[in-house]
Amino acid sequence: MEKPKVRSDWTRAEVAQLYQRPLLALIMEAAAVHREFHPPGVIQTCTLLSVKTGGCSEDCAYCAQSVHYQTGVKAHKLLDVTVVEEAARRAKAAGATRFCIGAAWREVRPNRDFANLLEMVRRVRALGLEVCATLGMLVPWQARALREAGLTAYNHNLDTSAAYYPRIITTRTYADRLRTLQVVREAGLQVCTGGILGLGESEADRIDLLHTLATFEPHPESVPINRLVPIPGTPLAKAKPPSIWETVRVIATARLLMPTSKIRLAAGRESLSPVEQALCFVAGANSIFLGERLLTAPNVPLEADQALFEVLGIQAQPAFAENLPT
Ligand code: SAM
Ligand code: DTB
Ligand code: SF4
Repeated sequence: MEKPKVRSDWTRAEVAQLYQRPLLALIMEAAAVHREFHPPGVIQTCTLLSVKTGGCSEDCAYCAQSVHYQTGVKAHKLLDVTVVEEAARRAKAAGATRFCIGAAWREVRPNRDFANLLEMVRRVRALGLEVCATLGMLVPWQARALREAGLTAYNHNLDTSAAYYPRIITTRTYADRLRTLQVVREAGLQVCTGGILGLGESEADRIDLLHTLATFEPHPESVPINRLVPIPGTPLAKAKPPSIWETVRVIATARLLMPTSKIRLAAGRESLSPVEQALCFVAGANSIFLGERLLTAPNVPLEADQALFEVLGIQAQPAFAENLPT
């Protein structure tokens, strides 16, 4: 079989056609493409740490950390650099190969906190881990400073379609989001951007989001697919959870559209059974969050993931490894 080309010229109609294929056929095709581009059973393990929690001025309708909703999340100022370094050490010992630093900021500001953040990046990088950060909007010099400090990737999610975005967030625009992604790319950082399922979006919105991601040139190196973690106190506290079938359909379509990217089965994995997670891996997911906590919400217990890796024969992808097929 000839290796499929990596394309950034997908039309909306082509994306819809893939998305709407009979599910089993879609999964099988995605698995075949996955096998062409990635070694089987190798999964990237990322651990998150919220280094500044709560008090965020944005009104993202899903978020535990927005000041607009009463969610009971305990806010704290920027953590000490040594605390972050210690957490990264523990994450590495638990099997993580990428450490992701999250801050509940609308945007990065040029102050002492940013200087401390750069030091966190240096220290985590010095442990031999890949380092990702998600800090809100950025301007070019800040992206360059992060890169110089050793940052590997920057996470900045599009979350949903451009059309549905204003129903979820009113304090910034889709164009703001795209601009930051451009700044990240131009600074030579890897781009990590994806979405959330279960925001009340339609199938058309999911197709639009996948189309937007798949027409980036180059594709984002990693594409997190989050399942909404419903947070009491937010407008989406009672949202209907996305089904496993919708989750797998989005993962498989993303795998076909962006064959070389990491597709991350991100937040909301704890509400899937081991067998459901295995189906997501078959459909092309090859990255997860490892560790007891996401940013504010609980994740899968470590022992459960160790058992899952054992039974499926999964290995963590080493840090900085090229994920080439064997
Ligand atoms: N403040 C920064 C920003 O918005 O880019 C960084 C942190 S923010 C919490 C990172 C991402 O986590 C969001 O863009 C969203 O996609 C995801 N996220 C936040 N809360 C979530 C939830 N309750 N369920 C699923 N994903 C969530
Ligand atoms: C991403 O796509 N998901 C992560 C990470 N990037 C920053 C965040 C998930 C947050 C889940 C809800 C919480 O812990 O508050
Ligand atoms: Fe703030 Fe990010 Fe939460 Fe939105 S998702 S409220 S920007 S921390």
